[in-house]
Amino acid sequence: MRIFSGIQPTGRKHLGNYIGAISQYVSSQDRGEGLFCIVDLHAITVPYDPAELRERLYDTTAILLAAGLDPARCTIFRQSDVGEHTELTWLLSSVTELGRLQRMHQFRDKELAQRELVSAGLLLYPVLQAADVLAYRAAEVPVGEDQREHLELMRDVARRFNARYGGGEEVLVVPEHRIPEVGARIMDLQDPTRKMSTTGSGESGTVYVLDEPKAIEKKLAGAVTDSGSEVRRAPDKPGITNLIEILAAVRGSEPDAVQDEFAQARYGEFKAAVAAEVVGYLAPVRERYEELRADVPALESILEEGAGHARAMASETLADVRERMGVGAPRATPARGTSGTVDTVPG
Ligand code: AQP
Repeated sequence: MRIFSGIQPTGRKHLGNYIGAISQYVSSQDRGEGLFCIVDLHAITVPYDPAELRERLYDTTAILLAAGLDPARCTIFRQSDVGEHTELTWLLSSVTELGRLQRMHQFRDKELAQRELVSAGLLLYPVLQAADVLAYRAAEVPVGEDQREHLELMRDVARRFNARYGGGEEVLVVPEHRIPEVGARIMDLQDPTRKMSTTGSGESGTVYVLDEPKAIEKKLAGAVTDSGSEVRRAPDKPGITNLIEILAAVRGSEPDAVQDEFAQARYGEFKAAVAAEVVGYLAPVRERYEELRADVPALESILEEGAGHARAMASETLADVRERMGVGAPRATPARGTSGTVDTVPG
């Protein structure tokens, strides 16, 4: 089974990214053929610093490797190295409903937050995402809860393409999302009604994968809790509910088990326990990261090799899509027949 996911090259990946997505990438290596793409073309849809982009891309690559992605068991590559993604975006934009793009939550949130230009790229972001996945005919996409809407859109795009151009065949695979049962939406420590986010959260509300233990302890000690004193999940206790979920995800256990274990604990004790486990969870990643990040030529060579592998797969899909859409020369090579008419040679 082919498994694909993309991640933005914001060097400072947070605990939500780690639990919701990266840890799933790592475990998926045992279940199928994983392709993991660092999406620099998505990153340019909001204001950014060009000089920083490449550095942050190396940061993210090193985090993925430090987390346990193994280039011998999966493909790790940079989106912009595989030109097929952008061409497929354009082709798929013709089977994507404009109104749907305008109603996407992420577009509306980012549009509102934009002080300068709201780019057309921001609107087309989910189409590029659809192209990323559909180019590999991936069956499964591990993501956090916030990507559910984008996954639904890409499924519709694939279905519409197949209905319009497939002639009864599933030319593009309609992918399934894989959203973890625990930790699909880690919340901001300072405002647990909002998701922990790279752009929307402040420093004290966000635990970063590369945070030092002291910083993690401080952030968790300062996490907003709720009225009452019971360690229990409830709609009116979003702060404690979030911490229970974090601890369960980090341990690979169930929120109910965490709740039972800490039923008699005070908030302070519970927060200290969560901090200790998060520190232990992230420490090995931070330690491996330092060494990996220092060797840029090695990172480049992993990305280059990954891109070569990815390109071979994506170019096959793109050739099929072009053929079905009647774009470009026919797939079979045109040749002159003896009668002087143009025949086609089976390709
Ligand atoms: N809070 C979260 N809890 C669980 N999973 C999350 N993800 C993001 N936030 C949470 C998942 O992380 C993967 C990679 O995300 P991304 O870095 O490519 O960008 P994003 O989804 O837009 O989330 P960010 O990092 O917080 O950035 P902004 O601020 O731009 O929204 C995805 O699978 C995502 O679901």
